[in-house]
Amino acid sequence: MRTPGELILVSNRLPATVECGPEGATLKPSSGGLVTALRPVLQSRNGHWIGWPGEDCLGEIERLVAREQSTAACHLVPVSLTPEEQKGFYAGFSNEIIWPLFHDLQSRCNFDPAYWKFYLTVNRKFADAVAKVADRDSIIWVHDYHLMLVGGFLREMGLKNRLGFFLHIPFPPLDIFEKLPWRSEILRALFDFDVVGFQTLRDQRNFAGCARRFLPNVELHRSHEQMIAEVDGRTMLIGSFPIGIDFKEFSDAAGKPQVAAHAAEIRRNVVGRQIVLGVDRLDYTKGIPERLKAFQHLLATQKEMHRQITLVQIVVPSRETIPKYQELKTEIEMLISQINGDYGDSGWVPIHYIHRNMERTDLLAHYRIADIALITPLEDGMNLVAKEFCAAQAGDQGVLILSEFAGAANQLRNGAILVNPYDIENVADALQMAFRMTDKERRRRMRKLRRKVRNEDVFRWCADFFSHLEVPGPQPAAGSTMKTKVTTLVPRIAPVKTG
Ligand code: ADQ
Repeated sequence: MRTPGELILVSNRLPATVECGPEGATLKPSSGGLVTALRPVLQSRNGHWIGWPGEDCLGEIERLVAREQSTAACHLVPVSLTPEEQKGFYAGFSNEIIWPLFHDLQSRCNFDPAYWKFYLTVNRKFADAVAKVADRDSIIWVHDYHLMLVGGFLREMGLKNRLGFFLHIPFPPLDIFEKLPWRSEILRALFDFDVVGFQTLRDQRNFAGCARRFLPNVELHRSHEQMIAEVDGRTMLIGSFPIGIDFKEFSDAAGKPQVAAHAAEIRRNVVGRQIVLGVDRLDYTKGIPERLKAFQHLLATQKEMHRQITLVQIVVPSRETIPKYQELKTEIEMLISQINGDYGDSGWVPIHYIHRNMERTDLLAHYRIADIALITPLEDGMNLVAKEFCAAQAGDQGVLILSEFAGAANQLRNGAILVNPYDIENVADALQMAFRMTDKERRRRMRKLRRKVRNEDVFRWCADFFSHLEVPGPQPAAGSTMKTKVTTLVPRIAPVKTG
């Protein structure tokens, strides 16, 4: 018997991935920001999670997912993708068009028109999967840039449920967004949701600016920091909801004896030096080569810091089938070997490079022993690593150097050292400042950071979003006389045949 108002989460990936090896298929919990953030939310609610479980080998998905059900926090609903769909929808439209464009890196886009058909087909497939499990009262929450058309398809099917959408990556400004050949279709489909959430106020404003430009009759009105529109007789809310982490869980886990033991072991290999830590998915948006060049500049200009500092750069393999990602890996590895060759000696390796998916205890131990976290994305929706690092600093000793272009910079600007990741001298100066910072100043800053990360955690993010999604419609601010209207001006998404 289903409870009314149950939650249906929809994301590109399920929180578990099928892995095919010589021994057969296994289901592994997935890593990544979205999964990390949503797992605790689902553990506290019943519901379905609809997503792609990754590679299907020998049609094992159904069996593996069924086996996982007994331990999963929710009912997992796998959506299978053909190899052509994986290429055209995931690698192609999502990660060769939307991902670089929305991160302001349009020169990396491949606007291949063939990708659009796959984006339509797969979004329709996801909408079909939602329609199959949804009942009249289900609340549907769609995540991220892969699935921006799902709301449009669900409305076409006649679903009247409350529909929410949250974008985990930045929403670009008008002069970038307008380059997208399918800009009107995507914008129009986003207006089929009841609540559209962004990481920052800047993203929200960019979205509103694009809507004003491409949906000419759109009338958006402010309601406190959010915006309200009336869409085909429905009221829609546009807001910013900065995602957080499960602070308590991270903080407690980082304090466990096995993490402490592992941290001590890592520390033994780097005695008497400050450890600078970088942790990123292998992605050109994370600014890893620029960061390495800043570290190189520091070593070239500050000889007295040689043997006093070590950069530990952890890189999680990601999107390995996309050529640009393979090139990036080669670029990173060449830079590291050049820097280690130029500056290292038999007793000191300037950069320790780890390229793998890490066990949690291992990752936490690195957060715990790091004296400085160097997190310098060129553009990032939020960046959970910055928050996880703060949560793991129970001794309040670590310094956070953070890119001003990470969404997290809005919340963490009062304790972090903010840098422009493109400015290698600025980043090298920040490293020097952090290296020389007194213990008192470190503690003062880290206490502020931890308070912010604790107060604005993943549960608050979820509760904020839900407070708007669960109610029948957002209310205008008290005393507001605003009247808003969005009219359909572009054709609705053409129906596509799904195989
Ligand atoms: P991501 O781009 O994946 O997320 P991020 O927010 O930094 O980026 O999250 C990475 C996650 O991977 C972290 O939770 C981290 O613990 C984990 N991780 C890092 N290194 C690892 C390793 N070696 N092994 C295992 N796990 C590792 C997207 C957006 C972000 C946004 C999030 C959430 O791009 O901007 O913050 O979604 O909304």
